[in-house]
Amino acid sequence: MTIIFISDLHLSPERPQTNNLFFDFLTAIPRTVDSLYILGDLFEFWIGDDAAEVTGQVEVVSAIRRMVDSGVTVYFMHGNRDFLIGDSFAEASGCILLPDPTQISIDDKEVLLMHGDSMCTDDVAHQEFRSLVSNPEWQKEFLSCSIEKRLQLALNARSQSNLHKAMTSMDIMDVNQSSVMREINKRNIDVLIHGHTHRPGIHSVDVNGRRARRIVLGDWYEQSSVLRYEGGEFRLHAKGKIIPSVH
Ligand code: LP5
Ligand code: MN
Repeated sequence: MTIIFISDLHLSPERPQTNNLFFDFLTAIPRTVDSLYILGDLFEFWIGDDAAEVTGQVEVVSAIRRMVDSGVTVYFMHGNRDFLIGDSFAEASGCILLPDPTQISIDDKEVLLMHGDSMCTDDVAHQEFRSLVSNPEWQKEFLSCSIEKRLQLALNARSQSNLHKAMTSMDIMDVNQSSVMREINKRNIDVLIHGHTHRPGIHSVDVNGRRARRIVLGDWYEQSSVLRYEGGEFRLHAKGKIIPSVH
């Protein structure tokens, strides 16, 4: 079984080199690969499936469609930038939308997939943003605005987010260890895979004497990070190197 995991590509027509990297990556994936999991933040931001043309993202949708048509199952989980990806996107691209978190079994391992930001519980401002935008009423109201208005609100949110990040320590913005333990323990997980923090690594987590692993995917625009499961092993790549386990 061969499975590929990626996240945090932040695709945008303003970074064509990352988009091209993604297109080349998809083309190079051998058709023997069973599935590709995209664990959130595929896009720099997403303001609704009806706005893909205006935001210049139609090419990405078609590239995923070609992948699916060639026989690779593509799964997509929302990130904090593209939580508004909906059923029309899924239908057009052919990918299967997954809730965050999603538990899967790979060979003999129980694996939990998440975007990651829900475990950043020390970042109170982010959790507030999360609970606001995950409210279906808020989403309905936002999506009923004109595309121009949505674009303006999104760009504003991006600037506010950058300001917030400049004033907040990396420790606060990382995952909270107790939140990680809770997720692993709740479901007897062997491997937790997530992105969001852009800090690629393989961490060992001891939960009540049981050893689990937390694999963090890196971003794409600086690290081209990919996790591959093949021959019973996980192999994490970032910046062209294999990331070793950290104990
Ligand atoms: O995304 P990134 O890497 O910069 O930082 C994240 C957290 N920030 C976010 C915000 C997103 O970047 C915004 C994406 C826009 C999506 C477009 C559609 C929706 C438009 C929404 C319009 C309201 O997730 C950041 C974390 C960081 O990760 C590390 O974990 O720290 O969290 C924050 O920045 C918290 C801020 O408080 C976010 C403020 C956003 C503006 C909210 C406006 C609310 C308006 C309310 C009106 C009633
Ligand atoms: Mn994210």
